[in-house]
Amino acid sequence: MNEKHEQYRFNTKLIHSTAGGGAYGAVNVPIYQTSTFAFRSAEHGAKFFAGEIEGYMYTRIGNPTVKALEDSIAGLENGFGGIATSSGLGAVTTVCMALLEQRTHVVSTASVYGPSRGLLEDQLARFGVEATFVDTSDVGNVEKALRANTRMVYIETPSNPAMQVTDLRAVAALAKARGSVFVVDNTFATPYLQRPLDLGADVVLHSVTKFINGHADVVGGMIVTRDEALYRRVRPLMVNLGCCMDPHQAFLVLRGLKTLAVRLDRAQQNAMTIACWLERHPKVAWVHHLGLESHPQHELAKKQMSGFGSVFSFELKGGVEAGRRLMDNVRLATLAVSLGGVETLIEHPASMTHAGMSRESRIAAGITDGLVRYSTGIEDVEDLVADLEQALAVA
Ligand code: LCS
Repeated sequence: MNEKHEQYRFNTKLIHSTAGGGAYGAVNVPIYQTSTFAFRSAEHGAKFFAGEIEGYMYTRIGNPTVKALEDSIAGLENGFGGIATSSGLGAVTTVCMALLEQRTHVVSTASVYGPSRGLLEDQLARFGVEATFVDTSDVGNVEKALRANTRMVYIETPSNPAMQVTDLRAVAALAKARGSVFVVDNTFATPYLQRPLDLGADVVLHSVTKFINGHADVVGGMIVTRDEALYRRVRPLMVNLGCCMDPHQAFLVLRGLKTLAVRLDRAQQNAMTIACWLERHPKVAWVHHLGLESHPQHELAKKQMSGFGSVFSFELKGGVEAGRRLMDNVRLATLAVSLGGVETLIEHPASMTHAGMSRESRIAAGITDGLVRYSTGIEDVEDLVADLEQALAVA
């Protein structure tokens, strides 16, 4: 599906796989803002619906602007094909509903994004799917959790917001030996820093709301499958769940995607500087940043990823109260959920993104009450450090 840009390096792929190439020499992909597509004749229409010819019939099923984004991201992930969704959670739901059934079991990362866990633990449990959440940064825990009916291993690495890293090659071997499909949420790393399909995953998914779009103005998701068989199993679920991406949404993501690597290079450089500074600060208890030698999976991150990303978490010695004062006093970092945009965001997972988890599961997942998440933007790092310094002074 995506052989056109295969020979190029990553940045060249980013620019040229998102380019126009259509009518009038348009340099960018046009927005086909249409719900439906006219057939040339009744017979022509019937052939589409019989699957005898390919093309566009109705935007929930497929749309040229959306397809351009699907092909681009599938190419960046070295996968067979992409399936765009209305949100990242739409991608998680589509994959789980397509690949799981009654009396099947999933093994997943304990510190997975809160609502992804909620979907498996609450909603899908009603349909007879069982899920076990373990610290997957220890592969032995994955092995122990596998059962005869385990049909999926669902890993988020690095995980949100504990920043735990899972060994994708090792888990791929375990999943394969059991005949389980191996799904990876690659939102935090993006295909720029980590390509799970190359390491043995079967399906990769994204909240493109984050780094891929990168400008905090779109909610969207993407699924990429390793092969055609999985693509044909998953795509109909997106169509029938109705969680399709809108063409205008796809256009904005295509536009944001072009600068993924330059944005991430800058943001992760800023993040590293800030994390090193925070780790030495007397008011800071700990910092979880993949690039710090103190991070328990620092070596694995170096091996499996080509950069450490721009999100990290930390806790102040003064715990929850000090963390709250810090978040209330930063001036440059915006107190908001989401991450991966050009602007720096700060938030409190225990009371915000992961508030839906029980305290017990949250603590077991490494998301302590006082944990603060920081998504570094591309501002000048000196200003970001000064902002934290003045906020820490009153924390
Ligand atoms: N996967 C990960 C790793 C995420 O961080 C999120 C959203 C999702 C999936 C779901 O994507 P969405 O439907 O929001 O596009 N994470 C969020 C966060 O940490 N703060 O706000 C949203």
